[in-house]
Amino acid sequence: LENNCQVANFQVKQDFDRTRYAGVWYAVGKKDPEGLFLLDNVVAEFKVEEDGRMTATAKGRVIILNNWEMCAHMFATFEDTPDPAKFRMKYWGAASYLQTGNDEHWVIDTDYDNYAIHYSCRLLDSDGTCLDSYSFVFSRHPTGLRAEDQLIITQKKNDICLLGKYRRVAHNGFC
Ligand code: ODT
Repeated sequence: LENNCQVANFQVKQDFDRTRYAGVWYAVGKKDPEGLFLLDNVVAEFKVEEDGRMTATAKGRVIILNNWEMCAHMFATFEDTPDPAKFRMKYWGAASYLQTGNDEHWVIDTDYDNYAIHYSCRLLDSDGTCLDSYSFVFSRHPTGLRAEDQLIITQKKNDICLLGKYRRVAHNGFC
């Protein structure tokens, strides 16, 4: 199905269920945005609050102020949109010198139990393609994706026009 890399045509997870999505996800792949922030050892934990809203915390290795390496602790609240798999993510750090922002947060696909692929376009071009995006591939397993999920993820990377743009995210105990 040709979508010509139009962000508005990217398919997201149908009938996304935030309750099944809750819990810990290990980042195993990442396509970086401009001015990348989270380097590796990235682990996110999603929650559904009592009022039904989705929140998350994340940690990951970052380098700030040129050369200071640390483990960033980050927080996010998610604003719902008419599409259950599309959110606005407001985020900030435990320390004031960490990044803050308000990004799109789309769940492209997940089986809830093993894999997830997320997408965020920060800057839309006038032709409807994305000029600055980032995307995480998540696994429930710190060891990575199962072989049977890798084909699905490759297909989804292609669907969002990011095939070949990801790097592996290492987990070596830094955070
Ligand atoms: O690392 C980058 O270069 C861009 C990512 C910046 C956003 C990090 C904010 C994390 C906030 C807390 C966590 C939530 C979970 C998020 C899951 C995926 C997208 C960040």
